[in-house]
Amino acid sequence: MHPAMKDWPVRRYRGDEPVSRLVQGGTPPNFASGVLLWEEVIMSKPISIIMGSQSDFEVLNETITLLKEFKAGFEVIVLSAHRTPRELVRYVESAPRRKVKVFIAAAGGAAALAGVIAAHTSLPVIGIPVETKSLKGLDSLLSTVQMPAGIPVACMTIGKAGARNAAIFALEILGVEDKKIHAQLSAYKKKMAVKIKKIKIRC
Ligand code: RP5
Repeated sequence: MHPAMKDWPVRRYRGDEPVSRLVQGGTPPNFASGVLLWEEVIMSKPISIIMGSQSDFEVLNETITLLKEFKAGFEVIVLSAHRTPRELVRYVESAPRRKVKVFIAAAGGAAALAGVIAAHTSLPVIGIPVETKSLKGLDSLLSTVQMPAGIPVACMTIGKAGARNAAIFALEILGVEDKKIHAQLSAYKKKMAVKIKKIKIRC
């Protein structure tokens, strides 16, 4: 288990219950697919983060860290398009009841996760192709990006850069309606520009 996950409230998700009930108290069971990892209860939870495997966490931690910086509400769950397809669909279909507005999905290899989520919702889905040992994430990238017409997935860059961009992109979607988030994003981008301008290169 990734050290950052150590203190997370963890409960098994049955696929049909309100997430808020799942994360209150309870002893952490073994880590497995279908386990709701964490819910950041700061305000509402408009962002749902799904990873295909616990092994994707290192990449997704970039997304989580950034969302925490922005004090955005989100929930995180491990569900696989291949290993727990039924639970995945139940979870996706129940998300609007919890006021989820955007999905972020990270998977590697034959990365069907984001596409399957998109097939079961009309909410926006952002896909993060996770880097793989065998094909360096090219497999994940193509699996995530090559969606058939009518079922779009907003595919990010491979790996950690994609994970950070997924957080920003999700916030940008929410920022269309939420002026506070929009202002936070503008400040974030300005800060980034200032940092770049400070770099001095001697030739
Ligand atoms: C995908 O297979 C997961 O998203 C992960 O990136 C990859 C490998 O999973 P593990 O075998 O490490 O569980 O479904």
